[in-house]
Amino acid sequence: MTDEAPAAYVGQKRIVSGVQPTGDLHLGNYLGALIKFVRMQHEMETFIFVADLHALTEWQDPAKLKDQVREIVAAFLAVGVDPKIATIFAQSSVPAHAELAWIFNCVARLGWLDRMTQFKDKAGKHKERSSVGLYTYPVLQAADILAHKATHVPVGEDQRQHLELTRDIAAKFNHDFDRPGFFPLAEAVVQGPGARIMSLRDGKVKMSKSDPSDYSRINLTDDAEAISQKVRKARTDAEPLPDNLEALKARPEAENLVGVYAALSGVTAEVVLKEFAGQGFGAFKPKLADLAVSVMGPIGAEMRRLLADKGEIDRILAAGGEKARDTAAPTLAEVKKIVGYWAG
Ligand code: AQP
Repeated sequence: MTDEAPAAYVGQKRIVSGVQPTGDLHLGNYLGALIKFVRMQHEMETFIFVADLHALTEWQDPAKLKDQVREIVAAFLAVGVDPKIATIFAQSSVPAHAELAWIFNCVARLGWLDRMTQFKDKAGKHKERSSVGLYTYPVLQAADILAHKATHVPVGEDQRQHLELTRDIAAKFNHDFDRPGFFPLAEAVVQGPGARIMSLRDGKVKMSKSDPSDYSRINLTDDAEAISQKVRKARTDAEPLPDNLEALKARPEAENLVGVYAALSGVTAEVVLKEFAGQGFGAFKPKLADLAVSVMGPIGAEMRRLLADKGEIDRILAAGGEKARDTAAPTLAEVKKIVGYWAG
């Protein structure tokens, strides 16, 4: 890993992505998002933020929120995001995100938001009791991305629809105000076997921070014993592993564990099946547990070490906030002029 920023960013490519400080990060967050930040920070200018504005869409204890932000930063650092190359900041320290979100609220159409499946999943049956913020969450997400004119957004599969909305908002703004190409149409970087990691208890629902069962996920802070135990107890079936992906389609739990193994070892699911075809979970799970412990164990240990010195994390956030404010400022100033604000 180099200490210097990449000399030139190919074609002004820029990454923006965020993670909410709403609980322990897990294997899904790691494989769907964090691991991509680490790889891509060497390829493009990188802005990674802790989404404390988004976190407020559901109740957060004000006395704990700052520490929750620090924990996410510790996770970024522990997996290998390098603050000397990547800009790490708290969303609330860059007011341009919220200011731009208001303008985008006036660009986005109700019909577009009505189609967002994450709102439907999170609001559940009690839509009328959800915050308005939860409904407009993807509009703020568009502002996060476009305030920095990002071209690439590394995220898990669950965010693909929100990224499409960001592109729609960018295109409509460019069209309505007759400024072709003003906002880039950012690309979601989703691909890879870790794009959608499922719960260890139910292969049909995604691994999630908010799942009430801790056995449904491997947390980045879990120690070796907890990781092994969760893999051992993961729901599976009695069949041996097949030699082709098609045969896994009707076995979501088995498909998920094969995908986790592939993502953690950096190979394809086909390669994993080649190695384990014909073997049952009695043989596969101990191998998966060893692999998960070897990759995830050191991350938790490093997070604990980093969190012992909050000062360093706070310094990183202060420097990152300043840089992110500077990057967003010219875009927001231009947007205010474009829309004809009095203060533009
Ligand atoms: N299961 C997953 N598989 C792959 N990627 C995932 N991500 C989340 N879950 C999975 C990706 O992690 C990044 C950060 O997510 P977030 O914190 O912004 O919120 P989220 O998508 O709502 O994640 P959670 O953990 O599932 O939280 P809750 O329980 O609050 O819904 C994103 O890039 C996301 O795609």
